Amino acid sequence: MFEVGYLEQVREPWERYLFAEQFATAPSFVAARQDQTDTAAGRVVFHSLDSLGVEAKLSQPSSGLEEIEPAPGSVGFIAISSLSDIDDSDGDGIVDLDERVTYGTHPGLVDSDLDGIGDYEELNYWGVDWAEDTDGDTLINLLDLDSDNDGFRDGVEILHGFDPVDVDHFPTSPIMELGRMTVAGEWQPVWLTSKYLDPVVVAAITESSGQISKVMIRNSTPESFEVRTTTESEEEISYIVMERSSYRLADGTRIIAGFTEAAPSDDTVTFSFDDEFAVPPVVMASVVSANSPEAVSVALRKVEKENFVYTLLIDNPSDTESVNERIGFIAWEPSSGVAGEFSFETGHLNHVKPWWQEYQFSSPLYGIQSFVAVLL
Ligand SMILES: [Ca+2]
Ligand SMILES: [Ca+2]
Ligand SMILES: [Ca+2]
Ligand SMILES: [Ca+2]
Repeated sequence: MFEVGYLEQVREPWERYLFAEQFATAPSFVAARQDQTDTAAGRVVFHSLDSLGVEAKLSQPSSGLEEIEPAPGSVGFIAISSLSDIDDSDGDGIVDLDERVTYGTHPGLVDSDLDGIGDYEELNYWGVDWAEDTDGDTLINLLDLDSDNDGFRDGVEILHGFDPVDVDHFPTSPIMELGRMTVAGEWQPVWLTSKYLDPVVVAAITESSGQISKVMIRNSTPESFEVRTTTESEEEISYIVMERSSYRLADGTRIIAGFTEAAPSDDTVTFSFDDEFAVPPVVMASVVSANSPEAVSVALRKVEKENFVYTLLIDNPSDTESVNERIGFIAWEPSSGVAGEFSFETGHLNHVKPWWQEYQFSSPLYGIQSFVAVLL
């Protein structure tokens, strides 16, 4: 495979340029400035070539020459790699040549269409139908992350027992579980009881000891996550785990479970929903990565039909402020009722003051297992 093109506006500091498409391995790469003047300054040098891209910069003027500010350069390049009929660059069991020539999958990606099942497993699953285009969107099933275009990724449908090529067969209530537990300052594992491809975890303190404490989550995997609070005091938390997806209940209520990413040093961040909600949803968001040693939490600034705005708060601002964190969120239109095996209510508690007040649920929920709230 090959790419021929230009690196535009190459300047003095090193900058990384990405190939249009990832190669299976680092390609052979030849490049030359296409607008070279006759000064030594302004030659382009390269390093850190890999399958994704290369770093380039203008060379320093050599000593003895008059210092001239080199003009940004336009660099032509040819990047090319041979496809091996022996090597399997991504180790998925299909050799590079077959991936490109026979199947059209990516020789450097185990799951080319990012639907949650690897190319090799998909070929086994589809059998002779791998090249079918069930929903007629020009993407064959092997390369279509939602082969029936019902809004659910093939991997989610197959894992949870739905037919990925039946547009009328999909989850009609969120794939989720929930719980309440007591946690303190030590990390505690929570094992999930259902299977997940990409679970979104949100958690909040629901029975406060009175201490100012926050919930931290890390090591979130399809099987488990770890949780603790930022103080030694025992706090009761509620958590909800939901398969990353967009859902619509029988009464039309929409729910989205997803991820976003940000660093505490970022200003406010806006996350836009793929499709607008009918009314502003209730949003619950939790940092699920703990990449910074400091406690990082989400503060929602504004929730609207098309997006929500948030910032990350860090306990002790330091040089770890710029470390990116992964944020899980659940956005759920205000509603109440039954979803699958769960009864629920989502809504707003208005005018919450610094003293205890009682709020009533609109209908009794028998055996409340989980209550997650956030200040808006
Ligand atoms: Ca392969
Ligand atoms: Ca796939
Ligand atoms: Ca298709
Ligand atoms: Ca689907």
